[in-house]
Amino acid sequence: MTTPALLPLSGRRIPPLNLGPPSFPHHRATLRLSEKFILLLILSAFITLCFGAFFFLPDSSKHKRFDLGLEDVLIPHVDAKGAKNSGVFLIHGPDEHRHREEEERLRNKIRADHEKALEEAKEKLRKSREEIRAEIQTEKNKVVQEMKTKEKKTLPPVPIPNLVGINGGDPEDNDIREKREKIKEMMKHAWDNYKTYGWGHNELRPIAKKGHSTNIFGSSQMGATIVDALDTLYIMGLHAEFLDGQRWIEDNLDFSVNSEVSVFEVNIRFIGGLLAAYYLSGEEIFKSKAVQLAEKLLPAFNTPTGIPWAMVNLKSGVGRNWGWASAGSSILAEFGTLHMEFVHLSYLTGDLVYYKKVMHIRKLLRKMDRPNGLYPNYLNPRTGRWGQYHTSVGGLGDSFYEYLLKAWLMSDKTDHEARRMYDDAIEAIEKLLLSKSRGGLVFIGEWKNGHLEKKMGHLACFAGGMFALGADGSRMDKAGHYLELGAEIARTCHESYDRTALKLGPESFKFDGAVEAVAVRQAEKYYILRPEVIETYWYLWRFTHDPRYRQWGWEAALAIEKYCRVSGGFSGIKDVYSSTPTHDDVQQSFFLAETLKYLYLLFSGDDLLPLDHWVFNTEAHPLPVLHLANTKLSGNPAVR
Ligand code: DMJ
Repeated sequence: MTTPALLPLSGRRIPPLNLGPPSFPHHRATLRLSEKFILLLILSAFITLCFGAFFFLPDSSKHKRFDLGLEDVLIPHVDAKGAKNSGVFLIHGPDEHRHREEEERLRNKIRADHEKALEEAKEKLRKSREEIRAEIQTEKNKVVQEMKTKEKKTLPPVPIPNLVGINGGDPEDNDIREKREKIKEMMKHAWDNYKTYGWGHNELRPIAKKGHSTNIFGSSQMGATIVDALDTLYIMGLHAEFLDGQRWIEDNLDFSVNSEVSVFEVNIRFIGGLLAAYYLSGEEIFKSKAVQLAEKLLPAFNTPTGIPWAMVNLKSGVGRNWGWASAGSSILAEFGTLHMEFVHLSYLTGDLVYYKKVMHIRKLLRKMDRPNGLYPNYLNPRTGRWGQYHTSVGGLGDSFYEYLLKAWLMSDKTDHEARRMYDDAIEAIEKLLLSKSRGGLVFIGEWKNGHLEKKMGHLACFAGGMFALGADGSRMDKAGHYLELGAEIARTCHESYDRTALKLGPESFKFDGAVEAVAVRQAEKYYILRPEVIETYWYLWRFTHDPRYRQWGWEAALAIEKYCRVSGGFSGIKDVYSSTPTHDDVQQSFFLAETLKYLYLLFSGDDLLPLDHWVFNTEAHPLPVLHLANTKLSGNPAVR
């Protein structure tokens, strides 16, 4: 195994580190006898010096100083005579004899070690260059082998939670069954084209018919679409396709790459996708890949506050934040959307490191002052201070609130702290961000520098589903109120779709005078195959069985089919108000992970992935409720 060259930021190449023995010029393949003798002489002089130093320098082992880090402050240091806080430990009396014996034993050991080292050095000098090379090669092979074994290492078995409803959901109604079949066909079209034209790339360009990627996935081909799509394939019964994906992951998915990725995106799409695939299929490979990736993300948490960087280089572990984020901050929706996956990682590995990282974030946030009770979107990981006071339930904030609620649900409703934080947060949101337009549409605006901006993003439309999901268990039994609120948000978001030429919603829409639920700026008129509105329809359908949600979902499916489908897959649209659509030529991985999955579930029976057994991460990857989560995570390994 060669040590790769390191590339510093300046782009100057640092030569490979040579960890082997010094290389000799070619014209002197072997050392002459006189040179060997001089080398031996130097070596023995050095060893004699070491012995001298050992015997004649003052014996520091008598003075044991506790002067490192916190111990110095926390441990009261008392010597035998009672000198308090001296910082020095002195040994006297009967212990002295035992101590001298120990010293003698140590000296003898060091002497023996030195003699052994000398013998080994002599032995080395006797060997030819070829012999030395062969030895190094053997060592290298050993290391490579050890690494491979480590990769293949099976993780400790844990009781897998009761997996209810991982297939089925066949609708009784013929019409609904046909609709479900149509969604499955759309999934196959998206997958088959990705397989033909973009296999192994992160995403697909369905018009150019080639691979595509963005900076969130770094510079490597990590097959984001494969990982993101696996569980959708599984629940749709597309098993051959699932197997193709599994094989690609087994043979190609490698996280030891020099690539800087988004911690949040990689967590929700890759770790979430792999964990869901593991729970559904029981295939160990998915679990071990998820853990390998999680290990690579851990260096992102090495900040003065423990709030992770937004990006991390998978090879070097160096982290940093997005250049556009306010005052070098990390983003609330990013560092606040790790909890579900990290708790599952600790559950599956028995290693509490993941759990501790996310609980640390939670505790830190809980203790912080919140302006008007709202969580700003920006937090500086060096200072622990908020950046710009901008609060949003759409982009930059959204899934943080979602994960508070889902942490509670995933813990079988035992993580009360998470529920409390969720309740507090949505109360403040309702008070300051929620508003009703002149035409009677309820919307969630954004709080910027002390005032409400009357603009709602497509991303914020997920909140309709969140309010419905959190209704049960709400404070002062306001379940009815939150279910209604969810329904109002669903209606508003449906209006944002219905008021366009293509019946697909814009990225962001305004409520300004006569303008209601319509995008105003050209740059906000695009639809990139996002799932949030359909996600809300599905949750509302599950909780109310009101047929309007299936009807609205079907309208969206038809519009996607009509305007986004092209021969090479599905593409986003640049302007949903123009009746002649222009494509953006990107098939997002979340289209397969989320949009098509929520549509499929909307036309399935409730017995497929029932919500009292499964909690969907923010990328729609289902993770089982951990009924024993608290027992396991409070450090009782016996039950593992
Ligand atoms: C998805 O990757 C996730 O839902 C995320 O939380 C935010 N948005 C995209 C899809 O729009």
